[in-house]
Amino acid sequence: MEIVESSKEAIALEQKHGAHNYHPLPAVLSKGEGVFMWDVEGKKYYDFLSAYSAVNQGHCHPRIINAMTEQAQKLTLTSRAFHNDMLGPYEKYVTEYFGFDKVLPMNTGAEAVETAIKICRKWGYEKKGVPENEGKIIVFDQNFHGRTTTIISFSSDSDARKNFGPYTDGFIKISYNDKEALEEALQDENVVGVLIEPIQGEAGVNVPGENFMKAVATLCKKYNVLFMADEIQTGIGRTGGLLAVCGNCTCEGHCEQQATYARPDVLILGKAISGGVYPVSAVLADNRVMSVITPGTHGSTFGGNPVAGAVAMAALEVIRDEKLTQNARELGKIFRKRMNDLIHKCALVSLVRGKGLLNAIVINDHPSSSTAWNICLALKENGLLAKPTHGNIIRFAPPLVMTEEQLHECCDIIEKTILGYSEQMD
Ligand code: IF1
Repeated sequence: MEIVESSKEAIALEQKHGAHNYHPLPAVLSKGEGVFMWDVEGKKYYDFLSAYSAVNQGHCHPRIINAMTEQAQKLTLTSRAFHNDMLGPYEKYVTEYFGFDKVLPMNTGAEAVETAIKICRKWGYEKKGVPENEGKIIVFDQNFHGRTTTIISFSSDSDARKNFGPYTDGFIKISYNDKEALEEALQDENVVGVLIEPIQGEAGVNVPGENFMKAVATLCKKYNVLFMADEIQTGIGRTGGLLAVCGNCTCEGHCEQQATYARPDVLILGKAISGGVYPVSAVLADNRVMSVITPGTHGSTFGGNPVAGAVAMAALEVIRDEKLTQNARELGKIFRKRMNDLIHKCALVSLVRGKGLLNAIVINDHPSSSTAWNICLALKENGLLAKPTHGNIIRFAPPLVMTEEQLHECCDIIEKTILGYSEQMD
């Protein structure tokens, strides 16, 4: 196996041998620990992306790594052709952790979204009585739910969608955060579900009105359609609640506080459910919905494997034991305050938005400009890694294990970098 001697060499190998499906920042990481990563040359960085909110528990968390290595030396994969001694305990743990009757374990986020779409359609035909193959699912402009052919069929992003047709039918796209548009679309009796991100991450951390998710839950109940919450990026403590659909609940874990909790009929999880250590995703629902899945109707070779179960239980324990949801809530307030202070000092940043430790700043330049990208390059030079989402928006999402002191240091780096960049633009 070739050991790279330099970042430059590593990038050249990717350029030559790998598909060019990304345009990464020119940072080649070789070590991660907590909120830090180190590149091949040994330069240390604060991670302000957390692998798109998969590494909420911090890089290489010892409890999660130990769970993985311990299980990996016992039994890694049986397939679901047989039982194993990890799946049942994991399924009990995760359904009780989030308050649902059943879980269907998968591996990647897109697989979980596809699984939710299949369950929703089957429920529509077999329980709601919608004519077969007529089921429709409401989705939203600027959505991101993954990159399979069905999912990109309803994407608003031309790069993600173009020339991958023919597309999957059966989706109605409406404007996000628009209760009237949703109720209007729900007049179609063939609607079987609503698929929504409680905060749109890729769209640039698009936070809806405070009561919007509650309205979605209420309207789905009123029109007997399934409310499917994609919490792959917003879940597991990221937005200052165990789930973003928990609203402003300040409890430590999961509760059924109806006041703020917009309980989904189908909960879709991924990324940080494993702490970024191993591909794990999950679809949770109650028996009235999950009962449409019977032997032979859905599956996956690795879905629910013993390593996945061991890793996910450890990762979820860490969220609870280290009170990372609360930490995200408190540090998020400090971060937005610091960014708003910066906005008052510098015209280059026009606004900050977000919830918990899922935030973004909007750079006061045209979306087609390279300013946001160049600022991220300058942040890299100053020891902080972040990446623009679209055009002029920079997403900031550090691991939830960050301390207040580290957060202030990162805000100092962001402020110094942006003020310095702004001066050189003048
Ligand atoms: C890429 C975006 C983020 C997700 C939500 C499902 C999935 C994702 C809300 C699919 C995955 C990742 C995918 C990755 C970059 C990243 C991303 F920029 F693409 F949109 F985070 F915002 N639902 N998001 O965010 O999960 O199949 O990837 O496990 O594809 O470039 P996955």
